[in-house]
Amino acid sequence: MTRSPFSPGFWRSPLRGPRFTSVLGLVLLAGITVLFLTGLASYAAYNPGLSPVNDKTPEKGILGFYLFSWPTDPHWLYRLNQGVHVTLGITLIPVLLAKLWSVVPRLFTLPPARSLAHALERISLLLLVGGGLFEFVTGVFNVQLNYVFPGSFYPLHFYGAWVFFAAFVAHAVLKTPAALRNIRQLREEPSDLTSPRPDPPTVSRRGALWFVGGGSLLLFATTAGQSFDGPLRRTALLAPHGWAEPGGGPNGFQINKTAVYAGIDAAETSAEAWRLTVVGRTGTVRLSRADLLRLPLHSSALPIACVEGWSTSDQWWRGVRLRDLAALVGYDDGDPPDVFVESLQRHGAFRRAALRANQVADPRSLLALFVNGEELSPDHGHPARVIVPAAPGVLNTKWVARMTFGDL
Ligand SMILES: Nc1nc2c(c(=O)[nH]1)N[C@H]1C(S)=C(S)[C@@H](COP(=O)(O)O)O[C@H]1N2
Ligand SMILES: [Mo]
Repeated sequence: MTRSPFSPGFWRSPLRGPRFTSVLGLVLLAGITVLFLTGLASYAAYNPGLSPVNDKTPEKGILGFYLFSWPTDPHWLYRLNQGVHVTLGITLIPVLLAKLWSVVPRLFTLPPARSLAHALERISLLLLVGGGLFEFVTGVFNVQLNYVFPGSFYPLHFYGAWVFFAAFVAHAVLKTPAALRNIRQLREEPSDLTSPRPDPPTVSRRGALWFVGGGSLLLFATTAGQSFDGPLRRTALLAPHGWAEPGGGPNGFQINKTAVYAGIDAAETSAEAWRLTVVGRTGTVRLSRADLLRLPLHSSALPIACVEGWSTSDQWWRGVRLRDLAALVGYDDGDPPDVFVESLQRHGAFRRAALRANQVADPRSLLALFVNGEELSPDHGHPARVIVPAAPGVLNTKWVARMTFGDL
């Protein structure tokens, strides 16, 4: 009866055993906890409370209980958060796969449920394995092919994370004590994971762990560079935006969507045609580029940090402070409100975004006209774009046409 995967003798690898599974499980316990926390933080950073524009999960209900005003300090906060989230997620893929492989015989235990408690435990494992695979697959797809999920990635990954993490916590509570015992023991006690009829080993346990760790290291080494500029970026072989340095010069840093992709018509962005509409408490003001240049201009050094994990180092932006624009339409008491920003772009998920009052108030938050001493290039948002410290790239709207100040 060794032909059937339901018989223990079918599983022959001498590598399987409680200790191998426990080591991988403890790595995942730490890693997935960090993924969950950085994921929740990333979601908060989108300002999903500023409905309806930013909120891609309007039915979040109590799952949004923890939302808070994302701070503007330190200015690299989102860059760090998202770099860790994406790089760690990719690095853990070999560990996750090895862990699933190590427990696959348990998928085939008979009878499928010995008792109600056992049935419930198996259903929770289904949520754990299914939820884990779902989170990793949707995450990788969003990073690699951000066009397959037009807007729907956020609710999928967000709800999936809660289902997965609930099952993960239950599993960790049940299994961590035994896992710690397993790795402390000098001699391994056989368990249901240990093959009763093992094949002769072709690699040691230690060798197998090195193999998994080596796979993780390789993924780490070919991903992490997307969070840096210069030669390091070229090591990000696996990151879609990693090595594609968009030309040289002051505007030669990572571009997400180009002006052509976004359908921006050069005729609309010319100095003659373009006007910025600013709406607020005291009415509407329309400003030409020349009008903006007559306002006080300020500089700030800030990165672009995308939800996909890539980021640039600090660039020198120059433009008009958001709070100075708020002051033009009646918020001149030093206490500006939220703002809703719309671009010239007519289609696409990221053509508008809302910023919180704390982001508008920060003196480093600009409507930038220049970067690194040159006018913005068309791809970086010419004639004007938003740039805010510590915020996700998606809130840094390019090709801005209209700003509406007021509480959202
Ligand atoms: N109008 C508009 N603004 C936009 C986007 C867009 O698609 N349309 N993409 C956003 C995203 S997701 C990011 S990461 C940054 C990227 O800015 P960059 O292309 O200048 O690096 O721009 C943001 N601003
Ligand atoms: Mo982005």
